[in-house]
Amino acid sequence: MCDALIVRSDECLLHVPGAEIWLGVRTPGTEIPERAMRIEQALRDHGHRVIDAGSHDDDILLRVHDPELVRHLRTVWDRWVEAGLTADDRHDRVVPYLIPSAGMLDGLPEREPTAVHAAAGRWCYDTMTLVGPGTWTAARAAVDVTLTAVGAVLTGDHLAYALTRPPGHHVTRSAFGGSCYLNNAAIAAQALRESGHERIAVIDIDAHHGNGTQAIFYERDDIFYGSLHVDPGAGWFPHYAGFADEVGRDAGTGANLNVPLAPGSGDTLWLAALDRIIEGAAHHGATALVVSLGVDAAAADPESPLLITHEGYEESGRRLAGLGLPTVAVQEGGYHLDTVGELVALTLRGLSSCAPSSR
Ligand code: SP5
Ligand code: ZN
Repeated sequence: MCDALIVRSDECLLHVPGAEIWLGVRTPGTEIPERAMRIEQALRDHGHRVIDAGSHDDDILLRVHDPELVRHLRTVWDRWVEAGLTADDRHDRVVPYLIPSAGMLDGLPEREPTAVHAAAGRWCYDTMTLVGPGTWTAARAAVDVTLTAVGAVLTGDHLAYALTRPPGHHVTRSAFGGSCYLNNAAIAAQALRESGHERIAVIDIDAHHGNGTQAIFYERDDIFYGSLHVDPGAGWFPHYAGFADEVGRDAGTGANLNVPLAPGSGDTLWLAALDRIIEGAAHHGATALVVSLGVDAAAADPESPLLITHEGYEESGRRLAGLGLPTVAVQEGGYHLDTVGELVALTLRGLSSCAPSSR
């Protein structure tokens, strides 16, 4: 039995979303620091080795994301404060009011707006992903957590888990949203790719489609993306992506696999969908695996209707381990505080049952 190395950072707790603007109403944030605290406690209870992240430069980050998106996230909170907006305490977070759609611009260049309250929507695509004083520090720390986990796997660990918060799989090359700011899973895949693995598989078991990761690798054949998720066509986030006919483009054709699932699917259909994706990853010839490990498909989770059990999660880990690949698991969603830790721990227990040939 192999075990998992857990990588974490105190700085990941500094992002406090404050709120989500949901259909015009200010509602409590769901992607809160306590999630990470609960997960870490469960993993310590399960006896895993836990280490702090080391620091890494921006090289990989800037090859995955538009440097202007990174600059925006690094500076927008300070600009918001300097503009005097926080003098009104109702403006305690950066939130878009104007998002430049393709239809609005109709071919005009996407200029950087002068006013920070307009710039708030230039790189963000929803009203649910607010920026506060600790957001950049936490999101950048999650990148360090991710790259530390990648480093461990490159130096002989079979399985490393990055306790990333905020999560990342909804972030495209140049737009953030879905409670995500920087795409940790894409950064893990790119880092593995640049360290000698010719072909990488990203398998995304979060309840939602990882539209950002898909978009980043959509035209590449060296990084396979496979996801099972609640059907966006049944009315679920991210609504515009995650359909089965999205198979990749140009050189990437065939290296993207979406298996949308009906609300209420449950373990049997979910695991059968996972088997299809595992088969796709094996067929692709990947030599390393990134798991976007969201546990928000769980029965008790308030953000999805997929009804997956604790046993389902452990079994998903076991089946993924069957690929026998060095694996970096990156935390994505999972919002039911009383079960999120145990769900992650059980998935890692399954993932730790590594194949005898793998090491
Ligand atoms: C990483 C991740 O799991 N992101 C999920 C983002 C999906 N958010 C969609 C929001 C749907 C409405 N939820 C209502 C919550 C009101 N506070
Ligand atoms: Zn999710």
